[in-house]
Amino acid sequence: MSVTAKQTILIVDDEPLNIKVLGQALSGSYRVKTAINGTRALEIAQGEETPDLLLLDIQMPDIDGYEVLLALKQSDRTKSIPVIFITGRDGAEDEARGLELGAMDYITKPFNIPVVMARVRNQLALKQKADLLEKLVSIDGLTEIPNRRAFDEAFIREWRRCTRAQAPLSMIMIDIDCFKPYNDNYGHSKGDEVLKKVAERLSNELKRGGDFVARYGGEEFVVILPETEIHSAVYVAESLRNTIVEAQIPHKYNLAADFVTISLGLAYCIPREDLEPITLQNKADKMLYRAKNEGRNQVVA
Ligand code: GH3
Ligand code: MG
Ligand code: MG
Ligand code: MG
Repeated sequence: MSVTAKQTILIVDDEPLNIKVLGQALSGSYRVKTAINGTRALEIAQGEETPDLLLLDIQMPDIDGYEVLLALKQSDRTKSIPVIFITGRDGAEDEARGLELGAMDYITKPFNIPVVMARVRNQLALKQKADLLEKLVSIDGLTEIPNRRAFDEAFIREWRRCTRAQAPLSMIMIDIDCFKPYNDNYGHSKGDEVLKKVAERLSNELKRGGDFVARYGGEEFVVILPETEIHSAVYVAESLRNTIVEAQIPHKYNLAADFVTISLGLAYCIPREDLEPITLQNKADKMLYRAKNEGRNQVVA
């Protein structure tokens, strides 16, 4: 969500009057979506655009609010959406159950609009901080692309998905050529500039939705290409090598050219239950090592 975009609140209640009153109060500050039953609420929450918060009734004719919350907690995409119950059930056991299931707050009817507004605002502020933290731990500070931690997660996720789908998975390990002499001669801050530019060019070159690039560490990058067999992966790797050549960043101390270049090691497999994900990574490393030995500025598969 961008800083300027309004946050989206999904109001779920089987009583149209409640939806109307809450909707009017909230629509000044937020984008409001509404659902008249639990089934519809889940459809919207699991749809394209994840809401930032749910105001959720409990007693509804089809599936009740507790079940809606349980279903949201089942999926990675929806489990961290904050839910505030807003309900006629004013028993302490009901409230305890709601909070134990993971609701962030619990409001009883008849509700008071300023109180609802304040509680919504508080939860959205918390959510924004949590999102920022999540971003900070998974983005590399210098290059602003995903970091090693994000890569480890993405790799396991794609490995499992490709195992289930019996689909090919390719990985490219990338290392900047003769980067130590670059730093030694042009200075560390010039080196940082190169890292940023290389990261930007690699990301821009990977246009397909599922492709993933991360800074693996130091001057090494890693790319995951799900559902990509070897020939297409070689093609992608060559285009990555090319985009760095095209940048023509002067580097007099590179053994492979007089500008900055990268070496790439490519590995491919169809993941299976009895294979360890690390084997793919080891193979890509080995191919990278060969690319270095065979003269750098090249792809080895
Ligand atoms: P090769 O072609 O064999 O890869 O040679 P190389 O000099 O690139 O290899 P080596 O691994 O010896 O050097 C990597 C260098 O990358 C060492 C370090 O100075 C530099 N480096 C690692 N992280 C950073 C960083 O965040 N910023 C800068 N400026 N340099 C970094
Ligand atoms: Mg109701
Ligand atoms: Mg290296
Ligand atoms: Mg290097």
